[in-house]
Amino acid sequence: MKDMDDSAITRNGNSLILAYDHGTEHGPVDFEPMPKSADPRHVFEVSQHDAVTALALQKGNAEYYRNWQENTGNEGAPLLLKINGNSSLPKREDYYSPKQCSVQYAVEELDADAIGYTMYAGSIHEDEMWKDFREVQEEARKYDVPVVMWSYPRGKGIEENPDYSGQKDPEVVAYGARLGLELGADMVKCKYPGNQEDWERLESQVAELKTVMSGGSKRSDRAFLQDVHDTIEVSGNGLAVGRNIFQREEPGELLDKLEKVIFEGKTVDEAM
Ligand code: FBP
Repeated sequence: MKDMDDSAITRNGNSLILAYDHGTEHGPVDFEPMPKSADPRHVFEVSQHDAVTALALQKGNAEYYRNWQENTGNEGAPLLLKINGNSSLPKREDYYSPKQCSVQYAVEELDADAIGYTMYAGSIHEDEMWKDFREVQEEARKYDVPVVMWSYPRGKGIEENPDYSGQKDPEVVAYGARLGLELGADMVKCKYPGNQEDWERLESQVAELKTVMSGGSKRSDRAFLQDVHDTIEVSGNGLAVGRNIFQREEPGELLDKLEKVIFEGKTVDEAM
């Protein structure tokens, strides 16, 4: 595990990753509530907020981002190259997320500061994903870039296992976090299991591995901040968020509040 406190994608040991891979994962439906968010340049602009410690992009948008930076002279946030992804278009037998980019291309051609990889443990394709991740993790070590695992256990294996109640089962979420530690990630991104106690359970499984909460669909500022705060209070290290930011008319307002909670140790009331 790398020492992430010195990393380009953390600040005071914590992270706010602005995720913008939704055009791959979900398609245009995620941009419909805020049509300007379909234009990557809008989100590139948003990523310049001080609170954002990394911008997560698929390869095509990462190339666009680097051109945008060069053409506008804007600095933007450090680049987290999301190395695998899949669309919601086909009806699949089970979850699998193929690599769309090599670590070599991400680092040598795009100067990525970090690598992101989605792991669907529990899918019938789990073995294949573990092999893919092994290559990604070992290549990332050669280039000395950190790896963030989007750890989303889901699929038939979990649905059909009577020991678990589904992908939101706190035990499943904690297991997913633990896999980040076992398989060599430097930060793990997990779905919020619904309450602070279950996030604490997750933290008990990962030693010093950095954890970030996954944003989810758009909610009120207060409800969202409360979950983020509750994870930070029990050793969480921040957030990876997409829709709750780019589906807002004024994303900077929520980013101001998140900055207070994630990096300045403020309560939700203070941040509001
Ligand atoms: P959100 O904050 O919008 O949930 O984004 C986080 C994220 O992990 C994205 O990186 C990804 O596109 C999406 O959620 C995947 O969500 P799911 O697979 O649960 O539909």
